[in-house]
Amino acid sequence: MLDERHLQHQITDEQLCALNADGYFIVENALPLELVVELEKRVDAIYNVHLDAEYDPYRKLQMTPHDNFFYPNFLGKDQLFINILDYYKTFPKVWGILGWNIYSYHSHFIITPPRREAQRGNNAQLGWHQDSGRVNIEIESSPRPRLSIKIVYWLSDCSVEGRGNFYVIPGSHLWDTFERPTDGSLPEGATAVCCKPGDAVFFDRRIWHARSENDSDITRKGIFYGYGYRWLRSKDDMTIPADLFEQNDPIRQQLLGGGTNANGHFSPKDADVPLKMWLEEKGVISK
Ligand SMILES: O=C(O)CCC(=O)C(=O)O
Repeated sequence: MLDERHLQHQITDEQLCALNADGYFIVENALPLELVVELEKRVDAIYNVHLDAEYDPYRKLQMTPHDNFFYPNFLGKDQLFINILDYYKTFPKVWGILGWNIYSYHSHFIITPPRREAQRGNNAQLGWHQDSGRVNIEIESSPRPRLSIKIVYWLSDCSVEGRGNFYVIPGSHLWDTFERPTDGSLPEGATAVCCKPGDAVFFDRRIWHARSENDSDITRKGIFYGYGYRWLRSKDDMTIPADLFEQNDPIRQQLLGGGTNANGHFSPKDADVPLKMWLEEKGVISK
């Protein structure tokens, strides 16, 4: 539910400049630690079910306690996950970047356990990528358009390197491609993003980014919220149970993919975009 606190946490010029220049910025202490602990409990509960079953439903492969665990479409698993979609310290920055015709097109959490002792220190090539798959091949423009952003909230302490840090190449959101080293070394400019639990990283989908190996004893955990335009097709199955959807207010329903009809994704009427109406009512945008 949006309230006056959201208006106090709109994007700053400095944050917008950082996003435009570097392709990312960090909001420290975005989530209070009590909330981080609650979120971690819910993430762990899902993870443990699959760990006990020794099966990763996304990769459709057997899974061990050392495997990376990518879990998409998690919003519908718990109301608490949905509550973070419009969190007052972060969501105002999302509308400040993308505007009001938005929803969560893709959200997931990732658990990166410590590597086995025997593997530690081996420099495997990182999986550098821009988000959105074929968009980067099929769209005709250079640089490519932003289209979407993600916020990752860290639930574990990755404030020092070697803890499976999220890596970015600052400024690379304007590159269509780049030469990846083949010897396992890091590309020039590659930066480990170091964050404490509760910190949030906003990143442009175009920034070249990668997960790294976790050679610490701390299991890395992050929850990723992707926001894109309502005309952008969802990357998740978005299986939100109907009763969970119904119990949320209209703005959250918009963020969960609600709307009146298909055309309303492209040419929204007021009923499709309650976020727009709220921003008008509060004088954030003009009518
Ligand atoms: O796990 C990470 O650090 C990277 C996540 C990622 O590549 C993504 O969300 O697109």
